[in-house]
Amino acid sequence: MKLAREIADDGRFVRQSNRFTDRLPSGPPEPGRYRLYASYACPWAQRVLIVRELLGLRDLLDVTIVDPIRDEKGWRVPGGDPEYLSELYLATDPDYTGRYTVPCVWDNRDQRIVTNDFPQITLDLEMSWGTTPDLYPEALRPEIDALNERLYHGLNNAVYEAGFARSQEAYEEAVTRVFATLDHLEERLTGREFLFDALTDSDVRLYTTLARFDAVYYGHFKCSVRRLTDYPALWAYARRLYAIPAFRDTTDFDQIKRHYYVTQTNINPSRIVPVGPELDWSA
Ligand SMILES: N[C@@H](CCC(=O)N[C@@H](CS)C(=O)NCC(=O)O)C(=O)O
Repeated sequence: MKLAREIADDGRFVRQSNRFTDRLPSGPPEPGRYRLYASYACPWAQRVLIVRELLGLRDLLDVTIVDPIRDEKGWRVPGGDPEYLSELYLATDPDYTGRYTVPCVWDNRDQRIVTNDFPQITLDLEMSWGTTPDLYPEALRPEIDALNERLYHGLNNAVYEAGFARSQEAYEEAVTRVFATLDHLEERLTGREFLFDALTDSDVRLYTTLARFDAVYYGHFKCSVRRLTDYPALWAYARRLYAIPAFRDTTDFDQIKRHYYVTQTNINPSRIVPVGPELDWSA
């Protein structure tokens, strides 16, 4: 099973590095050339879907949403052209042996994957395909980059490190990081609308983890010290973002839950999807 490769000797989950790291063109491309492959279930892919909507890039970046349930052949593409995302990876590099991940951007003209480098994709779109609203203001870039790093190590990826850990120590270390980060963010967001003065790339990155927190990470990944709803400022912030159409319309709680609970059989062998929790995101 592919996941085993990603577990270090001490039981820690180690994410693979991204194989395709070319940059998107600087400047809007001709329509029809680039296609994003994404899943509503995936937090890294949802980031790109949100930014595409916020920046009004529908005409410049086509989208294919893959089936939420992944089988042993990986992500299946509805409509069947190609049948599996893996075909695009192997067309780009026949020797590719990594995981076939979303998000990735396919170049129709050159018939290859340009990038599956999820942290860079949103930044490229923000810097050169659409600049209103300015989600990555030049003056703030060092601060946004630093916060994004902190979010990744303390939360976005740390929930996976907790969930996929194969030793008690590795799990506890990761879960401690998750809640230290949430505690810090609760303080930072008390009395503030966004992480910075206006909506930025960092809010997009934080939101996609918060949207999955109580529904999936709390139970499935054992991040159960506190719920998102136990943090007044963070919960209000998450719902404030959810009220924005680009966030709400790309958030599919049903696909999120089915994907994690049905696909990740190493941690949920019964594949049973919990009925709860009952949460009112529109409140
Ligand atoms: N590209 C990154 C992040 C993207 C990522 O992990 N995407 C997940 C979905 S959330 C995926 O496509 N996984 C496919 C697989 O693990 O086979 C990675 O390789 O870890």
